[in-house]
Amino acid sequence: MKTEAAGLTLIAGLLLGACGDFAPAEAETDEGSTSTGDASTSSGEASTGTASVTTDDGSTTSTTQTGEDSSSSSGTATSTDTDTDTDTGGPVCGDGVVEGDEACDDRGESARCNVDCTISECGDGVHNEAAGESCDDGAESESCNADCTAAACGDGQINEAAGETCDDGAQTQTCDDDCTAVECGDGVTNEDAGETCDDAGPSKTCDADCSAAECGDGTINAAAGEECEGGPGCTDACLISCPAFAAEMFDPQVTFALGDLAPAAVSIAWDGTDYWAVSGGSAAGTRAVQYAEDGTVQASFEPGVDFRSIFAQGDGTSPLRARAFDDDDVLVMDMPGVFSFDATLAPSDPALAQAAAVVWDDEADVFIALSQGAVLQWGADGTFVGGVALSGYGTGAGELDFPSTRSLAFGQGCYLTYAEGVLSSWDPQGQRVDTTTLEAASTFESEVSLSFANGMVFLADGTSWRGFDVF
Ligand SMILES: [Ca+2]
Ligand SMILES: [Ca+2]
Ligand SMILES: [Ca+2]
Ligand SMILES: [Ca+2]
Repeated sequence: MKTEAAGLTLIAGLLLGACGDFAPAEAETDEGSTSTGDASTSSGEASTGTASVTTDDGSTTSTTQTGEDSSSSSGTATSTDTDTDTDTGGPVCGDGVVEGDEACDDRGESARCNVDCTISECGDGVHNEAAGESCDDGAESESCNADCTAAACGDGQINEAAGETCDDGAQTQTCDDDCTAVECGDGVTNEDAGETCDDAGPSKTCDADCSAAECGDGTINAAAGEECEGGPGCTDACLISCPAFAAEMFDPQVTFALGDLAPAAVSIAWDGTDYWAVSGGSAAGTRAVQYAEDGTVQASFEPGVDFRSIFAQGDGTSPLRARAFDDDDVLVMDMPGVFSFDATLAPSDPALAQAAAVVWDDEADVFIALSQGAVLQWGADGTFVGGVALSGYGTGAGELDFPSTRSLAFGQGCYLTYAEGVLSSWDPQGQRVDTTTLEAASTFESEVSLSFANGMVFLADGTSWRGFDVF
């Protein structure tokens, strides 16, 4: 309607102008308002004239002149185009007219046309929101996917530039929720991949294989405080109760003469300062000897006891205790070389053998003695507690022969037995933990004198004490 009105006005103006001076002011005003302007008077007039002719005559002559003019059919638009073209002398992107090297021109960004008048395409480096692009960096970038969506872990698009090695939209069996490949030890827990935890290595709660740290699962996790996983010497809490020996064979680290200790030497103990050794076979003569740590004899005693053992309630403590031949009583050394009653060991099953060495288990706080392949236990007051069968005792050479059968020591959480040159260690459950050979120490006196003192296994060889640092 506006167009028609404008056209009519123009026609009227022209007619009026042509016919005379009926209303010249109006005509001039019209021309000015249609922005033809003075500069383009001639062309404006021409086109205006043409437009009016076209409008009047119909389509016959419309193609002859500027088609755009008639198609846009606005006198105003026509004159504006002409005007601008005249000013710059080249195509203008954004004017809605496809000219020059413009592939399109939709007067700004459209779904098919970029703001720079190129055809919109994802990957052309021109961000076109009208075309649904969130971004367009020309190719995959850290912030933009190849399909012109914003890069995000979890969008299902693998964006390597953003550091993604996978993106399944969520955690899957092969992809972590941080868009990295599944790996045990990467610090990202992926339950779909069977990881219970992942602390990037063993931790207090997680094993190196990404399963929960647990005592009994077969994996020793030191970070979780586990020392072992089952087997001899390992407690139910995965702690070592009795360690393996440090070597398969030992020479003595310490040797010193028995002194005037009457035969046969049966036991030696350490009170924290000195060694004390006793002998058996008779109650008469020198039955107890005190040695300095270097083995020098400090004193000799005739306590009138036929000893079978001397021991401390914990290596390096005092007072020392002792057991005599065929006696159910435990003796205590009140003064150097003087022994008195301490406790009576209640009857046991199997019975305490006459010659058995009684010693102290300072882990379990019990008196112990070996009898028929079992370790008998009594409380400190002599109450019989029970027995622990040594599993497989007797399979070692000479283990069933006296005096191996009477000798028992306790050290480093282990029961210790000795036969034919071989020392065996047993854990609190009675499992044999380890064996080792003690050099040149398989005589009767060695087997009868097995002891643990000052952190070492001791054996007498008839003339000397031999100390072996086996742990
Ligand atoms: Ca684009
Ligand atoms: Ca992604
Ligand atoms: Ca992981
Ligand atoms: Ca474990």
